[in-house]
Amino acid sequence: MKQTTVVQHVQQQEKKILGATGEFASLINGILVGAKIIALEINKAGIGGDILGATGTRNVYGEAVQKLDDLANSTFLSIISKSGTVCAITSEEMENPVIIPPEQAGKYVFMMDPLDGSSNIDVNVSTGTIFSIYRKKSLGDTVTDQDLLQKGTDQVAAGYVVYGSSTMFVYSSGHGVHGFTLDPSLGEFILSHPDIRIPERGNIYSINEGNTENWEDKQKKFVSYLKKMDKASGRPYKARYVGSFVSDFHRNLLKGGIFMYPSDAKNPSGKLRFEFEAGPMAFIAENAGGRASTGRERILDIAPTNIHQCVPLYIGSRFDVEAAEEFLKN
Ligand code: P6P
Repeated sequence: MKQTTVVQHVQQQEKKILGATGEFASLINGILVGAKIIALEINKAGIGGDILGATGTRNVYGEAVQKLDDLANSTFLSIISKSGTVCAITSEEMENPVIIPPEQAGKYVFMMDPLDGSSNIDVNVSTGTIFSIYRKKSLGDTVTDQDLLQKGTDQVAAGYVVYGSSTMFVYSSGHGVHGFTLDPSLGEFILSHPDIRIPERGNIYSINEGNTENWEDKQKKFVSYLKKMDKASGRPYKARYVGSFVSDFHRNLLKGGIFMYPSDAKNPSGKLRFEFEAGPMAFIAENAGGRASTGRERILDIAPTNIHQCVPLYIGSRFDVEAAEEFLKN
């Protein structure tokens, strides 16, 4: 059976990306190398080495930074910054962007959540890496907000790695969504899920119901609606919440369903980050035929005002996200 690697697939896709010069394939290859290193670290985290647990520091969101967060961030930073493909890197784990010196810079802007759901590492629950790629927009060598705060629709590509029962790489460059599974014996990600399409409607809802008391009434009403018995509309939906966005998103992408992290009294702007979580996954969701909104606005129409901006998030099967929007409208 002919096996297709990610780089072969990207090279085929590059023919459809205007102005692609091979830099994009090099950038993707750098992400794959980082992903393989992190997968190895995660798989042996419990054996020797001092890689589990927290660093004792907090990130810009006030969240406890896990040792593997730091390792993932530094690993991707080291590889991508030297790839000659990017002019700037922003990360959920770094307060400020890293600007690449012009003589070593390329035409892309790279944004990442290096290890999403890392609090799950110590209990062996799957986690992931999320990334987003934009083109540098401003003229000249200087990197400006015009490059760092771009509208979601300006993404050139986005994707994620899920470190689960197998390690998978899923990406879109605007021409479908494609999944690759790491063959550890080869050390290559092999095409396993070509042209993923999210079911138009699912029967799974993912939300942290521990926050119910903080939700607005319309949100409470929507979740109650999903739980009501109504065979004709496939209700009640099943509740599935891993606590790692990448895992919840990946399951819903393949099986259908909706993931919600609404704004609430505790997080008025929601918890998920536009540049590192909501924006890239919205790009994936829409390219797979799904939908992603704040409940009131299309995620991809947002241009962030700062690199750490959070947004409320409803993402997944088109029908289910539209149903949520209806409840939030009335
Ligand atoms: P809560 C992990 O920190 C994360 O950003 C997502 O991966 C996950 O969906 C969410 O936060 C979990 O947040 O408040 O339910 O623990």
